[in-house]
Amino acid sequence: MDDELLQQINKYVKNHVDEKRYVHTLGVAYTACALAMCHGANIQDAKLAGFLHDSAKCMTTEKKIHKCEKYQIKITKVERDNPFLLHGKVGACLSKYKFGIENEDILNAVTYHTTGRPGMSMLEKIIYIADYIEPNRNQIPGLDEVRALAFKNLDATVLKILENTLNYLKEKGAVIDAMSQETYEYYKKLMTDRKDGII
Ligand code: DGI
Ligand code: FE
Ligand code: FE
Repeated sequence: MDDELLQQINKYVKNHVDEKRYVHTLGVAYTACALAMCHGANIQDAKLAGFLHDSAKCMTTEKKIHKCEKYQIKITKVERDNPFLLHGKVGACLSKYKFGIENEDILNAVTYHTTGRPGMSMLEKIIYIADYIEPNRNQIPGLDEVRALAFKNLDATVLKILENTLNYLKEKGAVIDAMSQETYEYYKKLMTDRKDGII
């Protein structure tokens, strides 16, 4: 692992997000490492992706949109109306163009950490889950059960988090991104098919 690169990323994140977000970032990086140890994923990739996942979180909307245009990243209607949803895609741009990260798995883990996506890799699932369960997250009902499940079954955990998030968004009357909905349907079917012995 290139320690210098990690230090460079750490410094950037520390200087570009607020204190609470920085503490969250450290929590995600460490939790992602623990999940990687538990499930047999690459620990260094988990640490890097954890450090990078919210690197664009505190950018202004204008700057996020500017970065997407600069790097020819498509912005959907839902993203334009809810620009915070872009921080994963923009974080992946920073990872690639600012820090020279070429590992597509890390870039995808950063890109999809908010909505998830159907058929996530182990690293993508680990970052998606670590973001939700890291120790500094405010207490959400049922969080302890999700934390325990995360060290047993990644797919079941992804589904549980999606269920909780979609219910929360519906209660709030927030717009649900097509990617969040598709991810939910994918993992719902995956778990049902497994239970029924189809796969
Ligand atoms: O950046 P973080 O706060 O660490 O975590 P995140 O990137 O997962 O963002 C969390 C928020 O994103 C949470 O309040 C739920 C929201 N979210 C996730 N999927 C969708 C969504 N919000 C909308 N409007 N639509 C979605 O599909
Ligand atoms: Fe995020
Ligand atoms: Fe996060």
